[in-house]
Amino acid sequence: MVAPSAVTEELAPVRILRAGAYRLNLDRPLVMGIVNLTHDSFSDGGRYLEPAVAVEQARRLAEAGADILDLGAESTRPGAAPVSEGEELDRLLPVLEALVPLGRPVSVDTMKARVMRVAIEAGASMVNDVRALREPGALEAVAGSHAAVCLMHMQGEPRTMQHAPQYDDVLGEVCAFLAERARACRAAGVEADRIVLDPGYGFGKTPAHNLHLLARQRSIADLGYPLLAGLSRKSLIGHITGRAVGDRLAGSLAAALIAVQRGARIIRVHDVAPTRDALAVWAALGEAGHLPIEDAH
Ligand code: HH2
Repeated sequence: MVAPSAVTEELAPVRILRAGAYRLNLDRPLVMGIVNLTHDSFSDGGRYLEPAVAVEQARRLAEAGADILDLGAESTRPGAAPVSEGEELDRLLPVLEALVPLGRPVSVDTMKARVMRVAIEAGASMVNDVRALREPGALEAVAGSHAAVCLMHMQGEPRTMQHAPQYDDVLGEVCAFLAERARACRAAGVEADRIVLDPGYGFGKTPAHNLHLLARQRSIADLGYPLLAGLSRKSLIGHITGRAVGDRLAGSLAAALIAVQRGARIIRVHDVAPTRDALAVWAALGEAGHLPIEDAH
């Protein structure tokens, strides 16, 4: 296993995330609400293709307590069809422009540099990239802005990533990859307090890999950057519970609680209100003067 200290420089843990005009206090875990403007996303595909319906859903998530709204216009589901730059922007822009005045940071889930630039120009406060800014021009698009960025680990490409994922040491490899991408961002001029890391649950990982990462997630948080965990309704939950996508709320809540206990500061979910409630129960321990129950490393 690669120890975090071997792959990164010492970094004082980031407590306030800078995202465009926003300063997000990470003392309490934040909830990122998902709105997919796609026809093929694994859980909400086809539901929010109409911009007015997507805006309505995003408003509902904001009212339910979403701290960040995440808009995705290209599914990353295994085997999903690629979307052109123009199509992605056509789906995103009307919704993004309607949501910016809401006063809630809007994140854009995209791998494409031009989509990042245009979205930031239109008011997006965060870029959420499952390719961790590896596309040409992506690093520069974020560096030349004030937007925050989420750098996610993925083995392979969305189309084929679940065929036969293999690691010698999944935790060490994920830590080393994320530390390298954070270093590349810093070298390009992205300050540490604009960077979020994400182990990428379900992206080129078997259920055993996902469980190992979740159990040891604290080692990734120890890199010093805020950690985002996306487990909501994912196939890992289906694998454990045997439930269809629409019936995975209870399993997703359990996973969210385990993730915050192991250092996650942002939880990316479809079901915002129940997640806020679950996290409030967890946080109440700390507020009542009891240290939240933390796992060992
Ligand atoms: N998961 C999905 C998409 N984007 N971004 C981050 N940072 N972390 C994740 O775990 C993550 C992500 C997949 O979920 P969803 O958006 O619901 O589905 P789809 O990719 O099919 O649109």
